[in-house]
Amino acid sequence: MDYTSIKVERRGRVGWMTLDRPKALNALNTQVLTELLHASDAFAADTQIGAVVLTGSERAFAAGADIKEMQPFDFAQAYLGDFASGWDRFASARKPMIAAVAGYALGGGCEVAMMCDFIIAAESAKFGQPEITLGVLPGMGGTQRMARAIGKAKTMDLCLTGRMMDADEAERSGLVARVVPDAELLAEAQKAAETIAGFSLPAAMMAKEAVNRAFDTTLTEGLRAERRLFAAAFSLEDQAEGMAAFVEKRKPTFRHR
Ligand code: CO8
Repeated sequence: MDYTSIKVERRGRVGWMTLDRPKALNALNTQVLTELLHASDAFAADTQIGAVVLTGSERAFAAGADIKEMQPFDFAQAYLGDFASGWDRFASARKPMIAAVAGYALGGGCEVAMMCDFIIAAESAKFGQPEITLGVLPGMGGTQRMARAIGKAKTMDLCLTGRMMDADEAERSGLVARVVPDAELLAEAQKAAETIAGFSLPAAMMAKEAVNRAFDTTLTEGLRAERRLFAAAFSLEDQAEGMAAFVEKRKPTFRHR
């Protein structure tokens, strides 16, 4: 595919997707979604890739869904178009995915960052769900993922006032995993992704699956799921290698990387 709205690269075992619509502050339109799905599918199928990073520019991760594309919609187009299901597919990627966020992550931009497994934020990052200012509400999972990530109080605050949250507040509230100086954002994301990609891929994918269960089931069911996955990990050669390496005081060489 010839990408026009994102850049796609492989840096070692890490797949990079960089949103690239600078004139529109990386607003997410249908073309961006199509390209992200294509790149994400390619990384999923690529056995050399162990983790993925999604990023934007220094000024904007993404300033939302493309308002100019949505403006003419009527109810039938919005409902029948079912754009959200494409984003659901993007969010269901099985390999670990990190969002590296600098600048604006607003509306759909914040929602896409939250689809990733964790967010590393630059000090300049600004998060928000300003859809209320446009006479609508979040439509790509923002009300649900944010409420689960940081609770009702701040989610209501952001969704109802439309205000932005800076990187410090986002870290304090648990929306982002780490905050780093802007100049270090991409290197930090690459380092974190390389670390993950150096482990057993099935073990990392099972850990991701288990953590995600916490968001859609009861504690009892989640614990059951974790135990089943934990037991299943003992069928991996990588478990034998990882534990043998620890006992023999050497570095493990995981086969399924
Ligand atoms: N969509 C389209 N174009 C955008 C968007 C956007 N979300 N954000 C910025 N742009 C464009 C501007 O129109 C402008 O273009 P032009 O130069 O042609 O006028 C260019 O980017 C630069 O923007 P500004 O001049 O506004 O830059 P500022 O630095 O003055 O302001 C802001 C930056 C504060 C980020 C401002 O651009 C802004 O408020 N943007 C909109 C933020 C917003 O409301 N986002 C939510 C959008 S709605 C949404 O995301 C719903 C998600 C659910 C979709 C469900 C479908 C599945």
